[in-house]
Formats: sequence, structure tokens, C-alpha cells
Amino acid sequence: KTSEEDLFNIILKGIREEAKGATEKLLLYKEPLDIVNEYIVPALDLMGDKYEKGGIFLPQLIRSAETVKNSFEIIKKRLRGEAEFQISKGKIILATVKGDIHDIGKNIVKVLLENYNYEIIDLGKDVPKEKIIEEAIKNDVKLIGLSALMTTTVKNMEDTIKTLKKENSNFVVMVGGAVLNEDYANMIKADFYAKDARDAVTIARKVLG
Ligand code: B1M
Repeated sequence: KTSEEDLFNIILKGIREEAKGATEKLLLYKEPLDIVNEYIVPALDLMGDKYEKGGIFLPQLIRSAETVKNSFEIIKKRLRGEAEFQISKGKIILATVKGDIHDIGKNIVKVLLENYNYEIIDLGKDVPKEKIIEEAIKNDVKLIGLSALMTTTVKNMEDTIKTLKKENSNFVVMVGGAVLNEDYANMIKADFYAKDARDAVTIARKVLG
């Protein structure tokens, strides 16, 4: 019976209407971020592989992504419920770079950083470097977090970092996204590489305290 299937299979099959219930059940005994790491990311990785190999088509990938969105609604509520609501520890800009519309990972990072009392200015997805620089200056932001999921858009990430540093060498840039690793992040001159949302919090603490 589908209602008893776990979240992993619900995401694979794209059963949107069962995602919330399955997530609520998991939250009875699992930490919110463990659900992300043990169910959501592996299921999307598998769907991505299948899509790349031609085993599934784009509409199926979209349905899985929508299923994750429903699940994350519940996870987000739980994380927000745990927040301590103290005074902001500082502002951070988050954006998925130009040409890239993948924002599930960025949104997870956002909720976790908010949970640790950072004020997030979320510029969304497909964001041109000009917009990022404008907002960083306007809001007097030191730490800028960029996300990219495709080999083709890492180039835009590199370009954004270059322009940011040229504008103000004190800007600190952290990058993340499944297409990156530590070496690649160094190569494109990012200050920090975050492999997941927990890493992003560690970096924010280093930079902003
Ligand atoms: Co797309 N997609 N997709 N996709 N998609 C990938 C990235 C792909 C690898 C799949 C594949 O073929 N194997 C492939 C890129 C190939 C490449 O670059 N060589 C691909 C493609 C090709 C495309 C389209 C071009 C398909 C098409 O239209 N023909 C298109 C892109 C259009 C565009 O961007 N211009 C497209 C569209 C989509 C959907 C809309 C269906 C959907 C996105 C929905 C959305 O985001 N709103 C989608 C999805 C879901 C994926 C996969 C399957 C999963 C991505 C994801 O959300 N993972 C992906 C394959 C994969 O990654 N294995 C794939 C879960 C998420 C929690 O992980 O984003 O890595 P991630 O975030 C992690 C960490 O990386 C880190 O923390 C997060 C939490 O742990 N992190 C940060 C991320 N950003 C961070 C920022 C930080 C810090 C940490 O600081 C700032």
C-alpha cells in the first residue's frame, strides 16, 4: 500500500499527495536534516541518474521535485519551530546563479541558516551577477552564498565571484551544489565550499560569528 511506503519511494514515484504524511511519520523518530540526507537527497540523486540515462523523462523528474517540495514544507515547519528567535547574527545573501533554476538545495540551506538566527536575503534562482552585487552593497552584506547545480552554470558562478571580488575584496563567498567539490570551489576562487546545509552554518559561524 502506498501510504505505508517510505518517503524515498514516494519521491521516486512522484506521489505528491503522500509526501506530507510520510514526512510527518518520519519526524516522529528522525531529525529533520537526517530526513533530507537519508531520503530526499538520495531519491533525487537516483532520479537525476535515471533522467541522465534516459530511463525517465522530464515530467517525471518534475513530479519528484514537486513531491520533495511538499515534504520540505513539513520539514521547514519543524525546523522553524526549533528556532530560538534571538537577535540576528548577521545578513547573508543566497542565490542560485544565472541560467540555473535548481533551488531545492538553496532553500534547505536558507531554512537552516535562519534557524541559527542569520538574516537571509534570498534572491531566488537564475540570478544575474549584477543583481547579487547590487543587493550586497545595498544591504551591506559580507557573506554571499551561491548555488549551482549544472556544469554549464558553474561558469556563471565563477564569473559572479570574479565580479564580486573586483567590486569589494572584503566580500566573502561560499558556494555549494551537487556539481561542485572542494577543488572546483578553490579553482573558481570561492572562499568556502559547503557540501551541505550543516557546512553552510559552520562557515557562517566562522565568517559572521
Ligand atoms: Co535538473 N539537472 N534539470 N531539475 N536536476 C540536474 C542538476 C542533473 C545533474 C540531472 C542529471 O542529468 N543527472 C542535470 C545537470 C547535468 C549537468 O550539469 N551536466 C540536470 C538538468 C540537465 C536539468 C535541465 C536542463 C533538464 C531539461 O530541462 N532538459 C533543467 C534545468 C533548467 C535550468 O536550470 N536552466 C532541469 C530541471 C530540473 C527540475 C525543474 C525538474 C528539478 C529542479 C526543481 C527545483 O530545484 N526547484 C530538477 C532536479 C530536482 C534535479 C536533480 C535530480 C536533483 C537536484 C536536487 O534538488 N537535489 C539533479 C540531479 C542531482 O543533483 N543528483 C538535476 C537535492 C538537493 C537537496 O541537493 O541541490 O545538491 P543540492 O543541495 C545540497 C548541497 O549540494 C548543498 O546543500 C544542499 C543540502 O544538502 N548546497 C549548498 C546546494 N547549494 C548550496 C549553497 C550553499 C551551501 C550548500 O551556500 C550558498
